[in-house]
Amino acid sequence: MSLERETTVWGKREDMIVRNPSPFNAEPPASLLAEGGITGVDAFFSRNHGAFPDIPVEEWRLTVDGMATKPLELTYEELTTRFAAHSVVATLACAGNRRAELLKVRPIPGKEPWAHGAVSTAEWTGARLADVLEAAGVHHDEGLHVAFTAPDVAPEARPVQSYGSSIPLNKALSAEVLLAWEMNGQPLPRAHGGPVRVVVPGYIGARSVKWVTSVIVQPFPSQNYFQALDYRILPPEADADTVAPGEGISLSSVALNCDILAPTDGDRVAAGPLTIRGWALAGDGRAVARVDVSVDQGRTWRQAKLDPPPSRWAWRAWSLTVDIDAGPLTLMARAWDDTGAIQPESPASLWNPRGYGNNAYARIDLTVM
Ligand SMILES: Nc1nc2c(c(=O)[nH]1)N[C@H]1C(S)=C(S)[C@@H](COP(=O)(O)O)O[C@H]1N2
Ligand SMILES: [Mo]
Repeated sequence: MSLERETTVWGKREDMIVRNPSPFNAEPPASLLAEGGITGVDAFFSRNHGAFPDIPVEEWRLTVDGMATKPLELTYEELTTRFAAHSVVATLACAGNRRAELLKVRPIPGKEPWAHGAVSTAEWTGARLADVLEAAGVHHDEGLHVAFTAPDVAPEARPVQSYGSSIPLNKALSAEVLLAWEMNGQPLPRAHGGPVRVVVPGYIGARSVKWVTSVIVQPFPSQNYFQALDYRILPPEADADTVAPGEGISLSSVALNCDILAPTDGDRVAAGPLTIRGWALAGDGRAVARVDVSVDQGRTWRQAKLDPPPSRWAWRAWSLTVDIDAGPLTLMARAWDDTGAIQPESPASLWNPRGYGNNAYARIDLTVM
């Protein structure tokens, strides 16, 4: 089967960059995201650790149990009619987005070399996880976790197992966390976790479990490979193949980040006025306060124009028009959040054995004709 056929099979545009046809992993070229706002389903990145389960809506069930006084088993019909539907515009950012820049520091074997596109924004509609937990008799209790399981089997996991993860109960009870059955007003496509997925705005994409079939309230984080061993920032000297479960920093809330989407790496542009566009996103519950752009290797910076964010859980588009002369040109961008924090300058200090969490200043090299 050709790559082109694979990409169109899942309703994706043919110009998606396919990082792996099986399991399917694809990102849009940066230019497709440059308008900001909501990403079309056909351009939304797709990140998968196994083959897509095929669960007919009538057969899908969700169990909610563990530390719940009224455990539930819900059909799709029950989930979508018993609980009020809420919509949240939220950006999903894969922890591996911008890994390509870390690879230039030191190789990271066996991991997708995501460039600029493992991040996209959609309007998600579904039940609040908080409402479902309340119906199951789950009470707020500091220190508890909510684990999610799904049926897709990940061959890369050690041992081989189906996908899962968890979030703290505190976060699970926040109004923005959904059990979503719609994406951009359409039934949730199979490639994005249909019939139902978890959406955890503000957290790395890995916690938004697709094809979710169980929700378990427990006193410890999920022991699934993708929570206990993967999606962790290991110290640079660690050996990713032999670390013990729980080592390193578990990723949850995303870090302040930004990127340049247009123009993009290696583009040839005309001398004169050039409009630069990109996105910026702050960590869980924080806001982007400023984005600066430099065209002189970081010696001087100008403030970009910030569009209003589509929601407090979504990226902010920014733009700046500069005048440029012929020759090689490096564009840099950096975001500040409302606590006054700024991104780290260089990916060299961020390198980690699995290549997660690159939030260094954005940097693009171009040729001006
Ligand atoms: N069941 C399941 N859920 C999953 C994954 C997966 O492989 N299996 N990948 C996770 C990762 S790493 C990311 S970044 C997001 C990507 O969501 P998307 O494919 O809808 O863009 O889904 C998450 N949820
Ligand atoms: Mo991810």
